[in-house]
Amino acid sequence: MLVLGHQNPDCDSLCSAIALAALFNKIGRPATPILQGKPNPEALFLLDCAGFEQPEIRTSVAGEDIFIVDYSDWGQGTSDMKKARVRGIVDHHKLGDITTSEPLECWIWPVGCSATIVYNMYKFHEKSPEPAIAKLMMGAIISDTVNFQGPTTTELDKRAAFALAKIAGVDDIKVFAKAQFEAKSDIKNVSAAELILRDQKVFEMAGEKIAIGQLELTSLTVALQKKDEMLVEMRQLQADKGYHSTLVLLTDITTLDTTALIISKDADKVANALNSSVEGNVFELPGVVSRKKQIIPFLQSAFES
Ligand SMILES: [Mn+2]
Repeated sequence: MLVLGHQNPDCDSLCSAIALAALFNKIGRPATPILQGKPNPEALFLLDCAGFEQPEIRTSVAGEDIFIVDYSDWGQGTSDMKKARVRGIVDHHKLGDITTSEPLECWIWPVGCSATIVYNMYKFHEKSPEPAIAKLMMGAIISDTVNFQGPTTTELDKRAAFALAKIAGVDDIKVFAKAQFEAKSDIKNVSAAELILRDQKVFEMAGEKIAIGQLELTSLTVALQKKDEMLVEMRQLQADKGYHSTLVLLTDITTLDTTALIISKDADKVANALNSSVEGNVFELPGVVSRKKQIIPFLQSAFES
């Protein structure tokens, strides 16, 4: 069985796939983690910290048994995923559109991170993750919950992360989180084209496609210097893909505020849905850090009403 996260792999997609495959191997269900693409720099930092090799990148899963983590939409899988047998889902997003022809094992909880659910699957099976795996899972929880400051954070996430830190031998989660966040904030040498696609997800609302990327940074200074270059790339992507809107969220994880860049057929509609207003392809979202909880539901109701 192959275990895989979504496109544009982040920490959770990478670490939860590795951790879940390791659990399955412990309970006699042979499994291999794979990736749909190159992991982001923060995920690479975690791999390096834990001393893991990067799983194989595969963009085809036709004919395979698969278990997916951190999504439940066909659109975030490989283009041939409908030709695979989906055996299970671990996720913490809104329910997507995947259906199956056979019963499946589904673990979908409203928590801050898929790794929190995988940790509880270990407990369910009365197994403990190896220290290196525990470190990956802890890092995924720190990432998804923005070190427990994000609005999706639950008690279950905190409990899981602290238990995993203990297994991993990490004495101070805060120190670990700081190094991890610095790794993802280092964007000086990253091209605008690459930045706009980082952590990008495409959402379908009332037949329109809205692409939303997010950069979580300890400071917005360098990103704002690249603003004009990013807008050029976003305009190009928008034209190539026929999106209704292309957004890049620049989220300051120290102040927990977001500045959004937008190219859109109707930028006012998007900004107004989020209680903001656009000025020169930019709008401010104070107190917003979570795309899934503070952005998507509001866009969805504006587009689908
Ligand atoms: Mn996640």
